[in-house]
Amino acid sequence: MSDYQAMQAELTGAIAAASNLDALEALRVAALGKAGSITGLLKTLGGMSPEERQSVGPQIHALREIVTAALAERKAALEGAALEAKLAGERLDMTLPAAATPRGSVHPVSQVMDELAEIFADMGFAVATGPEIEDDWHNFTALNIPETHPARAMHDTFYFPDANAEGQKMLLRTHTSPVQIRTMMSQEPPIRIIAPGRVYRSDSDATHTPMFHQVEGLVIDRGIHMGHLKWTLETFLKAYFETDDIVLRLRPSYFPFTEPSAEVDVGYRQEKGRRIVGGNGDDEGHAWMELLGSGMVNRRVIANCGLDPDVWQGFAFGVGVDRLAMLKYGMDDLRAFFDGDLRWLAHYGFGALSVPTLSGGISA
Ligand code: 2NL
Repeated sequence: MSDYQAMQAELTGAIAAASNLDALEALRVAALGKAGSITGLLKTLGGMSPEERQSVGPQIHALREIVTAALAERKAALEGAALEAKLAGERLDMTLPAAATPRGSVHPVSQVMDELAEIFADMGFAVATGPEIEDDWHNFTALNIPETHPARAMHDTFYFPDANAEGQKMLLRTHTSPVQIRTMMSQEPPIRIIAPGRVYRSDSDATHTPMFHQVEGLVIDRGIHMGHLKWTLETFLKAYFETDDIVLRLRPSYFPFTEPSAEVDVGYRQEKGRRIVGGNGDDEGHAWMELLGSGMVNRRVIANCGLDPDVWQGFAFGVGVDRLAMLKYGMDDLRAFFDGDLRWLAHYGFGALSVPTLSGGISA
């Protein structure tokens, strides 16, 4: 056996026996590195006579190729084994029960929307939903908000760069009213719906986020008047805030889609820096807080939806869901709603197993 063959046997034996990638790398450096044994042999070729080089050269080159191949093969085997071991260690049994103390919960905003659906279902309202990407007509025109109306600018609308096939400007809905418009156009009255969901306005500070949640309500029937509106809102707020001591104050206001329009204030008192809803806002220690916008659906809106306003009347209202959640749970910063911080949920008493239902008691 030549020296080269002996060297090859020794090196390939050591490579095959290398038990990890570090050991293998040490062998590579020792053979093929700058000061490696094979590198040293290659350097001697320059000082040889042509005849000697012709007989020894191929043997040294063959040695280098065989060792290089052995290193690559062993490296692939070791890496494969390492991956197998890692995967085996990361096995996850999806059939195991959840952790004994799960830390997440349904988001407070989602819980409030579920509560609203339950409360209004008890009063005969269905939940209606619709697209968040809307056209100009459903979001503005049908609601008696004409092209030039300041409300369009007031709403700080997010517009898409391109119009749709009918040449309509496209936008992110600024309220859930277009859902009610679509319902009026596709269903025969009587209609009793709430439309909860995401709405978008180009607005961002401590009390405004560019996406927020709104719920609107709509009733269309014969002979509907403001009395129905006030009773509905009173009944809703009593159930939501879990107290019969709810006093409402309706103030004249203006919305293009309602006539007459009313701003709805609710009495509250301040306790330990937070607002507690309840009581008459004019009583000692109490004040009024603006909570909802409402009114009788403008006859032009009813006509825009293809209904006869001499036959069908209705009331509508709108309220911010994030605001309702903050009031109920005493939260003071809207931005925390979007932080995804589990400590925030824990601080306000939210847990995976304390989901409010009307039947089980609303309070978590
Ligand atoms: C507010 C104002 C309001 C409505 C929303 C509505 C919808 C249709 C027709 C008529 Cl389809 N009205 N919605 C009515 C009055 C007020 O919301 O300030 N919300 C926070």
